[in-house]
Formats: sequence, structure tokens, C-alpha cells
Amino acid sequence: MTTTSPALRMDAAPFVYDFEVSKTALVIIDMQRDFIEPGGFGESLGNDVALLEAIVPATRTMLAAWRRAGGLVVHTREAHRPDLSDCPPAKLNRGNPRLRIGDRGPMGRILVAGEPGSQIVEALAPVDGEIVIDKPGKGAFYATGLDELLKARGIAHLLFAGVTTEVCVQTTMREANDRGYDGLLLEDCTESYFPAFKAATLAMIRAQGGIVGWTAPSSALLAVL
Ligand code: TIU
Repeated sequence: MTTTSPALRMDAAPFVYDFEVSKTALVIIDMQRDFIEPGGFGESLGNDVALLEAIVPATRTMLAAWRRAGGLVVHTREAHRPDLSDCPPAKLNRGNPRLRIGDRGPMGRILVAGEPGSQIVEALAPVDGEIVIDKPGKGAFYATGLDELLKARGIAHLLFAGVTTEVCVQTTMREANDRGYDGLLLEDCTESYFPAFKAATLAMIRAQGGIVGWTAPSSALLAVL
């Protein structure tokens, strides 16, 4: 059974975003040490990970407000089984990384569930009652059961935060859009290793009248909660 909550109107682009907290989940994508701290998967791909840490304070403030409002929180982690049976060869072999998925690095085995690098950064750690999903793909709906879990709770709207904007966040948002959810990406709570890719992703989400969904700064959400 879902309880009802007041209809809220939030300033957003390309137009106002209407939602109810009781029918909305905050989905925080892959805020893991593997992407945000040196020595993990992100750095092994040749990226400067320093950029990503900058969104932690705004995301933490927004998460605290969402928790106070009583909203559902879903955390995702890109993480494979220790035997890598859920990691397709194409993903394992792509590129020429210094360390591959499953190799041992300074934070344990790269992108493997249960390893220190796979954990969500301390400032955004899940609390009791929040959903945590390990996903083998970039999109959070692929091979996870997330759609069924959200629909069982009457969720129709999704607020997105996390990393990286154009990879796991955008993929998940597009998956959600095709499944009928109204998705909004919180602009200052997402980041890419490539600033131009972040800007392009925000623009393409809200182009064509919101072809993928909405974007807004977290201040717009805080203002209505
Ligand atoms: N490489 C990159 O930008 N991202 C990923 O591989 N995964 C996520 O975005 N989580």
C-alpha cells in the first residue's frame, strides 16, 4: 500500500516538474570508491578522478533533505560477482586499462562486489531501509529487477544523481524513460570525467521538449521539500 503526499511543483528544464514524494524515488548511481577515489576502476581507465568528488557535498545535502521528506532512496553500485560470471568478455577486454575488472588494486579487486573499492563513499553511505542494487551493466535496469521493485512500491517518478553523467546515469535515465518513469537529473549532483560530456548530456536530456526527461539544480528540489 502506498500513502499519498501533496503534489509538488519544481522549477526545472525544459518545463516545470510535477511529482509527489510518495511516488518518487531518488536513485543515486554508483557513488563508489572505485569511481571517485584514486586506485579504482575510473582511474584504471585513464581518468582524472578528482572532478567527481566535488559533487559529494551537494549530493549529501540533497540526500539528507530527501530522507527528511520521507522519500525512497535507491543506491546503485556497478559491481560484478567475484567469479566475473556476470561480466561479458566485451566489457572485460574493452580498452587497454592498467588494471582490468577483477584485478587486484589498492582498494581490492576492481569493480567486484564486496571489495573496498565497490563500497559507496562514506558521506553518502546507505542507511537502514534504503535499497542497494549491484548492477553488472551501465544501466541500473539491466539484470537487476529494479523496475519490478519500483513498480511494486508505486513509484512513477525518479530523481537521479551520481556518476558518471554520460555513462551510467544517462544509460539508466534512458532505460527508465522507456519504462514510463518521469526522470529528472539533479545537475549539481552528477559529474563526468569529461565536463563537455556532462554539458552535452544535460542538454540532450531536456532537448526536444524533454525527450529523455528533466534537469534542475538541487536547490530547486530543496526549495519545494
Ligand atoms: N567510465 C565511466 O565513465 N563510467 C563507468 O564506467 N561507469 C559509471 O558511469 N558508473
